[in-house]
Amino acid sequence: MKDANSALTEGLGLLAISLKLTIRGYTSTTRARVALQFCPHSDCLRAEDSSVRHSCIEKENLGLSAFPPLKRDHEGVPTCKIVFWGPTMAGKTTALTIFKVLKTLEDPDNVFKWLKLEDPTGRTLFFDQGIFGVGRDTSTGLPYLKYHVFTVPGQDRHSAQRKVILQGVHGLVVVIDSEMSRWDENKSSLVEVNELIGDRFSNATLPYQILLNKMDLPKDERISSLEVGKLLVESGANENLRDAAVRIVESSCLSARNDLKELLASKSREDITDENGRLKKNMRPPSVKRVVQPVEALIREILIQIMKQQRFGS
Ligand SMILES: Nc1nc2c(ncn2[C@@H]2O[C@H](COP(=O)(O)OP(=O)(O)OP(=O)(O)O)[C@@H](O)[C@H]2O)c(=O)[nH]1
Ligand SMILES: [Mg+2]
Repeated sequence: MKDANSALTEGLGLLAISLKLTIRGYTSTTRARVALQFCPHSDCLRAEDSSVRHSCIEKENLGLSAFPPLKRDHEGVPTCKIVFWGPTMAGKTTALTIFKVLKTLEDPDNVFKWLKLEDPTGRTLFFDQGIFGVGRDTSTGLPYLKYHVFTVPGQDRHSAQRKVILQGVHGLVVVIDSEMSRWDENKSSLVEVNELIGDRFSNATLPYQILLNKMDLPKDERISSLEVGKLLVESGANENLRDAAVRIVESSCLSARNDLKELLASKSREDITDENGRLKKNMRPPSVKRVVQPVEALIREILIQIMKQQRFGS
């Protein structure tokens, strides 16, 4: 059996991804086949449309300087890093926990690590971390890609940890607490991420999604997606509101957690699982779909970004 490195070097990692494009309200879904491949001359990940002939390009020509190269783990699997950012109590740990529970139900072989570091009050101390995989190469038994998902600790006193966790990030989930009274906390969190990431956020060279959480709160106690735009401008984090608008996902981790529990309790296992005992994807409650959507969208965007950079570089 081939080892993981040689399998990747030979470009055996074929990944089918569904691309959902929304342009001015029109949504179209298309499928693209992406071949993941390591450049033999460098440590960066190559990805290209399988219909295009692979040709070797040096790393500098790929325009990857704004996008940290993907590292390989000890088994040779390319890995990327996604960070949940946001003020304390916004729901970052809850969102990542729901993501992990769903992946464990749907695809347990692609859940590799789960770590939660919290203080006695449940606030994150350093970070939470989950490691997940995409697909599986049958010849190596390894996933084509691994993604490490971190949450930062949102409390003011943990700014040093946040800076460390953000290093080498490939995709950002900005969690906003929709509770109106938390406007200032949301704003300072955006000011801080802007200082650390700068125009990579506003010009979207760093793929990002915005999770507007706690939408279960009464309407007059929470902010709307439109007001998220105001927050972005006021904080100086992102003035590209047209781009930001399509990246906002309204969610309620509270509803997602309850709906998932109810699904598992109320339906028989045969109705909701496939022949291997895995939860069927079409059984995801809408509230759960919304919570996991940002990370799944980022994974797609990261792959597309690498693919595009290769195209432009070639
Ligand atoms: N009403 C409501 N409460 C929520 C929601 N999501 C999370 N919470 C609650 O908000 C509190 C904080 O959630 P966490 O996920 O720990 O927040 P965090 O962003 O990780 O906070 P730090 O670790 O301090 O940065 C918990 O009591 C959650 O149950 C939601 O969608 N709606
Ligand atoms: Mg937390």
